[in-house]
Amino acid sequence: MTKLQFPKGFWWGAATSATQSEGTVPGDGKGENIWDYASTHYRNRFFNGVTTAQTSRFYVDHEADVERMAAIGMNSLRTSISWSRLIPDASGQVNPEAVRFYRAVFSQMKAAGISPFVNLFHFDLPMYLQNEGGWENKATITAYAHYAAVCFEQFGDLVDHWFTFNEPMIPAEAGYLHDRHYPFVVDFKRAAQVLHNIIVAHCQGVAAFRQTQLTSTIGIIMDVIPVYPRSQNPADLKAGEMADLFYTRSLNDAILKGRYPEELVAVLQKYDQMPGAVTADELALIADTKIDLLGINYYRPRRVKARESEPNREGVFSPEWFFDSYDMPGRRMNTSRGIEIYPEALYDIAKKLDRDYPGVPWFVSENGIGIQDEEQFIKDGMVQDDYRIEFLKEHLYYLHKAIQEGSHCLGYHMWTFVDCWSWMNAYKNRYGFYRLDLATGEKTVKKSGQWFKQVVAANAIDY
Ligand code: BGP
Repeated sequence: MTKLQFPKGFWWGAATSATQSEGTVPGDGKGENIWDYASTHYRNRFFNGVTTAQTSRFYVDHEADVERMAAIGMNSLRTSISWSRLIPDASGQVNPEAVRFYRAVFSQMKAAGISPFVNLFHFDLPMYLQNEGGWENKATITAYAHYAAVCFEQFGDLVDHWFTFNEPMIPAEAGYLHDRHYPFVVDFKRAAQVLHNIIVAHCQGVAAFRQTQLTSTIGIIMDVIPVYPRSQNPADLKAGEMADLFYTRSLNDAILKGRYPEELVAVLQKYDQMPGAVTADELALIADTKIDLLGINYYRPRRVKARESEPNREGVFSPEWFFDSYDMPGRRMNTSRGIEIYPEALYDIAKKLDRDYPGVPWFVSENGIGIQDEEQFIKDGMVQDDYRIEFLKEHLYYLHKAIQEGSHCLGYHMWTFVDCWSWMNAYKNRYGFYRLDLATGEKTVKKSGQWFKQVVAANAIDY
């Protein structure tokens, strides 16, 4: 076994989000967001019908939770601000209860030596904006810029790293193409408009930050699903290029290079799928916007092959017209979530970032493993999650390798700190360093939490 040492000052922590952890308390002034609405009005789409009301109760438990973070050695945590808690209605007025809550949380974290990484938008659009067209409506961009400015003003003195969005592709893809998130629309052109508007909102968020005197950093969190074609045959390689173009470069090039890929524009024009509302001013803003820090969420690879049959061209246009997914024989699966486990990808991601987008400091902002029925692994009152420890070790091994070769990676955040509610899956898959007992609300550290504490203390893993 060797000790793999990480760079001095490495960020060790975990990530969560407001909607997934806070819960609501009557009278706290929080407004409704699309998840509060969808999980109550479309309950059967959520595992066991569990709604956003039943979370890990960070809103009321935050003091003890910050102590729990410190107890496993975390030196940083990313969470998000709930937009509909801070600005509950269309008037734009700020909810003083929300200011009090977030200031208390970030102050406690700082006092405990846990650096607050704060994200502005984690999928949770306020309903008053969704009802007016949501991210399809340019007015949402203006509302977002106002919200971002309020956050910088109210919490800027307490936050070390800001992020404009978590996984900006998801509201577009899951909400407007793949029928997974509210408003459950299936229309590529509308999805493309949503993605473009979110990118413009990101730029306006960065611009609002640059107008402050804050010395913290601003960035964005992207999910990266690295593409692996079945073979080196030209048709498979082309399939891989198209998957990467639609699901990664469409966003990453815009954010990190300041422009949409020409190949993407060409294919959208060919199939008459260009979003209608894209202005020259917006494109100039995208070109001018620079971030300080990039977060990368990594869970799984995307294996693809050339299509074996023609797509149904009468149906809705889709990136899947250009590739098929490939179930590689022998691949390792996390059967609870139905996704492949492929730790090597973290090395590949680092290399690709260095090659395609050099110079941007980054960190792993989410990585982890969700397991169903985890209570079966409880022994002596503790979840014996050796599978999680192995999963984390393997991923950290490949991350370490990339860092040794010069990749500018500053930290690693596990998803997540305490088992939390999840989009659609509610509490099906458990991800935390702490177990949440849904019935009693009790939180108990898992074996992985104890292991993590040693990792942070040593700033190293044994591998
Ligand atoms: C990421 C999201 C998180 C979290 C995680 C786990 O994409 O940013 O919010 O939910 O995935 O996925 P899931 O909860 O669907 O299993």
